[in-house]
Amino acid sequence: MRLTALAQVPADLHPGYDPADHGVGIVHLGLGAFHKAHQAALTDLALAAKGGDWRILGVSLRSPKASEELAPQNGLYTLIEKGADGASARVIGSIADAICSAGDPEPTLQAMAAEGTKIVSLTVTEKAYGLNRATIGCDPAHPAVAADLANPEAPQGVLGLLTEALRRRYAGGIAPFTVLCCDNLPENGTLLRGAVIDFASRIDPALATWIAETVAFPSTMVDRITPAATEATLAEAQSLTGTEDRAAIETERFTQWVVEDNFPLGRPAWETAGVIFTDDVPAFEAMKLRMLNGAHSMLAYAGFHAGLPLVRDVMAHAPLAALVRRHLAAAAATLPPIPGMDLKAYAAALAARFENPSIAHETFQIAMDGSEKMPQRIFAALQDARTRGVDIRPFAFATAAWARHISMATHDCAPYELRDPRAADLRAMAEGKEADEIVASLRKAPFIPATLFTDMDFWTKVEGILAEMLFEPMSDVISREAT
Ligand code: CS2
Repeated sequence: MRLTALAQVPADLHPGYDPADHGVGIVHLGLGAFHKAHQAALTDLALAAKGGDWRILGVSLRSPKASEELAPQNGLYTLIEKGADGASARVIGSIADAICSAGDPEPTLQAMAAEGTKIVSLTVTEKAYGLNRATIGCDPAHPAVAADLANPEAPQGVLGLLTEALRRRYAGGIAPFTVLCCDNLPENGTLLRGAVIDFASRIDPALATWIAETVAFPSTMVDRITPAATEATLAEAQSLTGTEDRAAIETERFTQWVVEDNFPLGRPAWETAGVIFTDDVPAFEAMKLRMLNGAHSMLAYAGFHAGLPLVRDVMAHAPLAALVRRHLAAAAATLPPIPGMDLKAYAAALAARFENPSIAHETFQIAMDGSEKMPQRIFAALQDARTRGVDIRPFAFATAAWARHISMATHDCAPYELRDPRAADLRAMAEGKEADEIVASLRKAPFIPATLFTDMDFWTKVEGILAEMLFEPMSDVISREAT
């Protein structure tokens, strides 16, 4: 029997409230596993603790798959939380409905413009925004940005949807929603604010001024390791709840959300779910991006080419696990102290999370979109490593492993796909090339911070490691690096 009503699952797995008692206050763009494991799960706890009209309309932007799974279940889904001690499940009731905006953005725009919508949150991945990080503006050459600038009233992309929905509220005299970016970007609220204002100024300068003066874009740090759901996930949900669920997902037990408390129209009582509110989100964001995500990217490239399909396999491979710990320590040393945070303990906790034997997190999944991830995960850390006198070798190793991945070399692995929005450019730079040629192109690539261009000591190290990775099995290079 498919999960369409809570009556079908045992009462102790229900949300601690009646979903029907709560209206929609949030429109979420990017209805993926991560949203279901993180913001929707924490909103579910906040609804149980303090109530309010804070249920979520989930919007998928491109593929209707997520909405087609959730809508027939009235937004209900099973969240499986897994630790070394086993798995537990509960049904999440915070998603009220699910739609897809591709092809017809009107229902999404109407929901975003509705007076009852107080927050528009986003998990759309780094590449979907169309940001120009150097100018803190938008990138008019990004395909979705270009299309939406040409046709702003029927937008498909993130900046277009936000701007058109805000324009309708502005025209209708309705106070703006708060925009809550939950993607792994540094100072994500500031970046998105700059991009929306820049985008709007190209359509209507008065609207851009209104956005600049009235719209809140709190920054956030989000964390929960969430692999893509598989058939095994659905089978496990069925065995834990006794009910078929096409929208079930699995995640780790750990979760963290650090948020700047700037919600002019109010917010769910997320503090009751353990959310940390602080004015210093960027410090937490840098910690998580450089330590968790930086180590993730390094281990994904090195692990994938060493024949290690899962993060937990990497942690069971002693030499690469040693390099993960080395990377965590080097990344920690690039950070200023954060009051109340012990970075050594944080690093040890991250290693334990990576070891989680119940989570099958693919190195190939994490290897996706490197050109969007490396700047904040590796290059930002490297720049502070320089000023703080920290050994830069771990960052050179991570960069070489990424360069090896974009080279498409198959001397130590089967042919694979390069999944990156800049795949064509990256392949042109690296495929079939020698280490010195790859480094010469990467050094001046537009997505690498210009300040790195002249750091010849760094690039020489990258070239030396890459030359080995292009001809030797990755596992040999890792073993030598770890000794
Ligand atoms: C990962 C993240 O796929 C990736 O790039 O590094 O999705 C990571 O699992 C999350 O940020 C954890 O919070």
